Amino acid sequence: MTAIKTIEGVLDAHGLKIAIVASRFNDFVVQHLVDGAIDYLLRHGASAEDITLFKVPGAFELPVTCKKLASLSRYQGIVALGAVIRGSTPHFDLVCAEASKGIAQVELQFMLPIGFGLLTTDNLEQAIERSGAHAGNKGAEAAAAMLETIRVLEQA
Ligand code: INI
Repeated sequence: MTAIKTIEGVLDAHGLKIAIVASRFNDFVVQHLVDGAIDYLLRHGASAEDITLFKVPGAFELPVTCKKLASLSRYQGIVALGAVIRGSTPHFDLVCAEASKGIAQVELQFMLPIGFGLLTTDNLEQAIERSGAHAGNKGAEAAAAMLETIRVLEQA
């Protein structure tokens, strides 16, 4: 079998400056995502002083904040965290669509890895499940994906 050159990201956060952008809306859920992301980064070698947490009102404000932070060239990656729960908002689809589209646009425009940790669930129970209960912690998963992508892009 011919060996294929394969590039993979080593999950080592040493020396990286990371911004976490988290919404205050549904804070009782989002705080668990923030805790999960920070815990993941620290356990993978990041220094606490290299992690900065930015809090914004809601998911709709995540893209503009990510864009500003990306434009500074100060951070090697961003973790975007929030929770949009269908039951609690009539404009669920609008907020979800604009937040996810906006974050993706920033990531591509600046070629800056952004961990996408925006929960979009039908109800509170599902949000709780994804923020540290049965279904893992999507904040930690978003931090892991951002870290892996940073390390892959470094080698591209
Ligand atoms: N923002 C959220 O992060 N989650 C929600 O579930 C939500 N709901 O239910 O409406 C929500 N709305 C606020 C929105 O993100 C903006 O902050 C607001 O519209 C002001 O721009």
